[in-house]
Amino acid sequence: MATAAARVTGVQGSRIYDYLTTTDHKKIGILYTISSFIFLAIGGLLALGVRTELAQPGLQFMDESVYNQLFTMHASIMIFWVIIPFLAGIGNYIVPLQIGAADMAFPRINALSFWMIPFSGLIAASGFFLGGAADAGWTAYPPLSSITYSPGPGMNLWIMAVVLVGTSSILGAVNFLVTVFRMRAPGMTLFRMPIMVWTIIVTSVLVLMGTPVLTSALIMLFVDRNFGGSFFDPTTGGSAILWQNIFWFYSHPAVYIMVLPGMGVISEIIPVFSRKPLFGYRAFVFATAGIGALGFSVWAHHMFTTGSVFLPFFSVMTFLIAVPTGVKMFNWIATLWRGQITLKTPMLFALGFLSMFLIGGINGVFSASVPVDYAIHATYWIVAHIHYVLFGGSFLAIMAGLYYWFPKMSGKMLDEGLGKLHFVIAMVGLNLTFLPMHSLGLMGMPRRIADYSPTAGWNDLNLAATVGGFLVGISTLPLLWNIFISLRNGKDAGPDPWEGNTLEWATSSPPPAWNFDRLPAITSERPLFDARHGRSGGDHK
Ligand code: HAS
Ligand code: CU
Repeated sequence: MATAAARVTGVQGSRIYDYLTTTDHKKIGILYTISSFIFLAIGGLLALGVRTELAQPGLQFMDESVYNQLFTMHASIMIFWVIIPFLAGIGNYIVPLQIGAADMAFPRINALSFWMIPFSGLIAASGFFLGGAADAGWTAYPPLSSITYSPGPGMNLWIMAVVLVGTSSILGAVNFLVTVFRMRAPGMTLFRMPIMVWTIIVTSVLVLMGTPVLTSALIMLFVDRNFGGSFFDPTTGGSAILWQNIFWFYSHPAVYIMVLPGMGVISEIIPVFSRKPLFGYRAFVFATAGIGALGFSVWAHHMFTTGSVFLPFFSVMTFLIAVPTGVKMFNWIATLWRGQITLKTPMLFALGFLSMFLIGGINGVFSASVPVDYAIHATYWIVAHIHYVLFGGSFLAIMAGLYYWFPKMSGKMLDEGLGKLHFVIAMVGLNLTFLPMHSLGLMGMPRRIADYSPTAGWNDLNLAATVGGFLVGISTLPLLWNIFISLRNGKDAGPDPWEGNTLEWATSSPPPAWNFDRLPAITSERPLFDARHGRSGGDHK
């Protein structure tokens, strides 16, 4: 007879209850992944809404105010609820394993960090049902974001949601730093840590230094909107430029928050699928730290045309960032050089990152030149730049990581054919969508417009971009199907399907709750390679 107590245990024993209450970094990592996929679907649909409206001139499907909400929420969701949490989720799953730890330093705070994400995302998105979501762009410049021009509740909800998601990042950053500095396995010196771990460290420092600044700006904006403050209102003694300075002081470093862990992911994958150690490990670490440091001195390249910033300084500092990034590019290429390359899906996505991020990085350097920026600021050129770095960069790296670590997370292999199909459609779609935007930008098409003149000469390129956008949407279907069938009938992965280098491959797939039964000796940054070849590593390079 089922008593109430037994029923409770029944619920408590269930898989869902287990995930809802877990403090295991691996399950939390999986929760991050699921949440990111759900927000990806929402953000992606919003993008298709934007592209559908722009497919041809004339307003067909919505009015300008709805359009403003769509592009604002598309960017906000992709940045704050997809890319940043997706990378944090991969970090959550992988970092403790890669340093040979049993969990994160603060497992309960870790769970809290995660749960703030779906709830804050829902708060921001709820604006759609409460009279209109935020509509001032993801950059929320006053006066667009002021109570005068954005009177609905959407903007307030957005501010609260971004404060929450930022707090989640800050808690996560503290957690990562304490975990990495206090919980490494014996023998794992700092310069034997996988590059992925290094990129998470630098990212966490950027979060700790940048995100609280964003939080203060958001609170000031909230006070302006709701309690008659005048931080950003020049008519009452405030300054709208002040917002831009504070916002970009966070949001420029934030672009490296969104790409450094991605660089970490592909730095794990490229050596494994080239059968060579990463070329220039130490140079890579210093380049990562260098990008992080320089990242705080370039924010005003977003404000060249305001006329209120010191142009030469910010331009030169921005150019300088290409140097450490170039070091990394050459490290990756030198790693590939004469390697035994196998083109499995994770490697394909890593190579996709290399080529697409190169385009996105170099067109960023164009924007760093002040006279050029005067011509292309706030045009589709910038939209091309951000998508080559964020989609071609961060997102392809996330996909590479997903294909690489899925066998570890689930114990099952993904299907290679479907993976390659996903890759090909995504690459075609991505380039068809964003390559034409360079030309549109140069032809002067401004970003954030719902309509354009039929005689401007922008029709064909816009149509191409819209077709590309739908292709990108379609490309995720083979991925979802792949995950679905592989979880059911996938081939068993075994502990180390790729012949990996790092510690996560030294334990079963998926790992037990405590992660490791025993660890191999750690005498280099490639303990598994050493164990496989009966070699005692020794630090080199
Ligand atoms: Fe950016 C705007 C400049 C990297 C994301 N960026 C944005 C925005 C986003 C974003 C989201 O200076 C728009 C924000 C908004 O909504 O308004 N960005 C750069 C530069 C780099 C860069 C110089 N951005 C990123 C990354 C992002 C990201 C990474 C996210 C993941 N970006 C700008 C500027 C603006 C901007 C302006 C404002 C424009 C405006 O008007 O609003 C660098 O970190 C890129 C370095 C990487 C490379 C590629 C590999 C390096 C090699 C070394 C040799 C290359 C050299 C350069 C020496 C350069 C191979 C040669 C130069 C030639 C011209 C050939
Ligand atoms: Cu920037």
